Amino acid sequence: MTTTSAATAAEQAALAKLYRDFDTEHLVPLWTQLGDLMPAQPTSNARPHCWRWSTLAPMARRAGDLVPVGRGGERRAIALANPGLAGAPYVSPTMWAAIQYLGPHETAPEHRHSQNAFRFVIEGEGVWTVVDGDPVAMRRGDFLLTPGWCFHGHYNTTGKPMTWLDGLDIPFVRQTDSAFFEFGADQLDTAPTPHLSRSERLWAHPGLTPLAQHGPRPSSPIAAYRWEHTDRALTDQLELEDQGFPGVVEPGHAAIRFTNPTTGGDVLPTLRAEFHRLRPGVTTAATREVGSSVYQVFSGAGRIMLGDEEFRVEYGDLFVVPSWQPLTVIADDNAELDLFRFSDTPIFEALHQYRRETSSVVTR
Ligand code: 1HN
Repeated sequence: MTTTSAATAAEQAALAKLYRDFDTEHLVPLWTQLGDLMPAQPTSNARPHCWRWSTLAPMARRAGDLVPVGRGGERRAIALANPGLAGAPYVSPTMWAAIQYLGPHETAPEHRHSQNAFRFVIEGEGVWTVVDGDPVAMRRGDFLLTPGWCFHGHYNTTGKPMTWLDGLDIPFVRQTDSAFFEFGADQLDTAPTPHLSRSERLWAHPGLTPLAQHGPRPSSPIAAYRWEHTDRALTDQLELEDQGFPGVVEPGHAAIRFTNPTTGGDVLPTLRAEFHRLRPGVTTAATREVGSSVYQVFSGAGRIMLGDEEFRVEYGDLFVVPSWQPLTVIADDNAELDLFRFSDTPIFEALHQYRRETSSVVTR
């Protein structure tokens, strides 16, 4: 298969012609490609990267001053583009992450798409996202869902702008040629300002499923997971640890997963979301897993060791963990470190391709 020095000039010419003919006929021989096609372990083009809130927030504001939001563009969303992905607006090979900005009294028009979406609110309030006609208030710490093919638009009822994080499975849907999109009504009813959505009033009571609704659903029917619940769950885990009871994932590390009450599984078919709280000074075990994830610092500060790199992370900073890159998180000594996390893990679990390794050995 390889050309040796013993090959005659005629053989070499014949081989060169064979490769040219392969090319002409749109054929590729495996023997020249095996290493690329079948690495011994995942080798992502995506790179570890950290985006600073101190950079993102002012740029979102500048976009708000200069760029209108309306039909056509649909959203004033600024995507985090992984530096290893050739300029595509993808934070990882499967996921989109963006900072979205809605100015005073602005409206983002209604549409729907097959891509699944969520929002996580790092600061502010005063925007309602309307999901299939149900207005859902967005406030700091809330985690909100827009499952695929639900109509949705946003409106800001206040005189203040609001900025939040959007996560979607856009690259996955794009790469698999399964995307559908449709515009909705041109006008949203921007009058309602309910404290809780109809979805929460029906579904967001712990362990209580309305009898009128039954059977598993592919996405969670809970439109908003409120910060007060997330915060209390994490506080309780750490208090129980203090009292000698189980509950934390590792010493000093409380964590919850946002789940679909109709299945107990992930909130969306393609996306997992979690919230982690580290006590001051805690170092997590180094972990690597199949699939990519993105973290946003909600409060506190610390250091992360990610692949071969180390980053200092503070309020609002976002970082991406490419597939199979080991991650260690180290909380600063003076405060708890709160981290929102999302990942594409449900895709790999569903396809039985998921693997995860943890080691307590910290290399630096
Ligand atoms: C979208 O609909 C939203 O609804 C955010 O806020 C980001 C990126 C691409 C396509 C649609 C939203 C989006 C998006």
